[in-house]
Amino acid sequence: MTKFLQQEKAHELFKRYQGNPILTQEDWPYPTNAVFNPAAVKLNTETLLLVRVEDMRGFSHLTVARSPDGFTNWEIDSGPTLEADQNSREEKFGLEDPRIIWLEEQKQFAITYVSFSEGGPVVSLAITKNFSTFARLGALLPPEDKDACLFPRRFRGRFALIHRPIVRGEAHMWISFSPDLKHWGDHRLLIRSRTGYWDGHRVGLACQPIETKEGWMVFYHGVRMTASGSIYRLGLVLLDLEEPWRVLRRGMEWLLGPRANYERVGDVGDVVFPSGAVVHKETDQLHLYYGAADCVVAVATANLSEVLDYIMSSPEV
Ligand code: BMA
Repeated sequence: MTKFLQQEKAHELFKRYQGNPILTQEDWPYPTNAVFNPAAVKLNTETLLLVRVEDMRGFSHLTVARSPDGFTNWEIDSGPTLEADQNSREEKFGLEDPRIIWLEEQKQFAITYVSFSEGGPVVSLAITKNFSTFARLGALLPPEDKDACLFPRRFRGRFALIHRPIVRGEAHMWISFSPDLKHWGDHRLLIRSRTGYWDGHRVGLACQPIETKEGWMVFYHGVRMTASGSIYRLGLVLLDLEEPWRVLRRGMEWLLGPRANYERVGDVGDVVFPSGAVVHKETDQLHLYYGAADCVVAVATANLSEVLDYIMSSPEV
């Protein structure tokens, strides 16, 4: 495939839902400043979003919204679903940007989210079966760390976590391992920001990893710094199925970037921040949920097999 065709394809894979944004602060049953960056999961026949809600102090908490089709008729919990314990040093300034996966072995959902602690952002873990009661397992790694998600199963006996520490001002994605979800080690650099490219300033995990026959599809956000601020866009890599610390392919171009008004204008303009995905295998559809401009929730859809074709035709790493 020529480079030009490859680029055309990249920008046509995802279609924005016509009814975007699907959730705004005006839909909320209680006063908030903004609703954005949701985790997403299929629960029975419903789509469940765990939405980051920012209050008027500037602190965030997480609230569940459910829909029968993933686009409309959202039923939102009447108050915060998972709120910071402000007596804890870990959660002092709120909870942000969750990701969810189904932990097959435990038959429970694992939610990784950012706790804003006294010492900066840390990645914390909570477990739930029903999204009404949660067991908190605490902070996993020291600050400054964000954009984390577990894989749904173990590799060679160990759980694996993708996360994004900031070290010396550099923001790359790492993968770490644990025998028990508590003690983490064997830290490895996974995906670097790419000097000169659209993802040259920072990268961080987008939604939860998606298992395909060719490997783990891992979407990420890439950031470019410009004279008028940063631009957040969506990229894709493919990781080895059994050895997910091995990156097989990396797309050259972004797949979704700020274009619609609700993506360009908001509390933080020019931000497309996908954080949850739902795969409908029957119809080969991928629903990607994202925060737009740190203000509202939107969704874009793609054919999973087309996205897989795209990444398989992208360069090997
Ligand atoms: C990142 C995170 C996200 C936010 C994005 C754009 O660092 O804090 O929550 O959406 O910046 O402001």
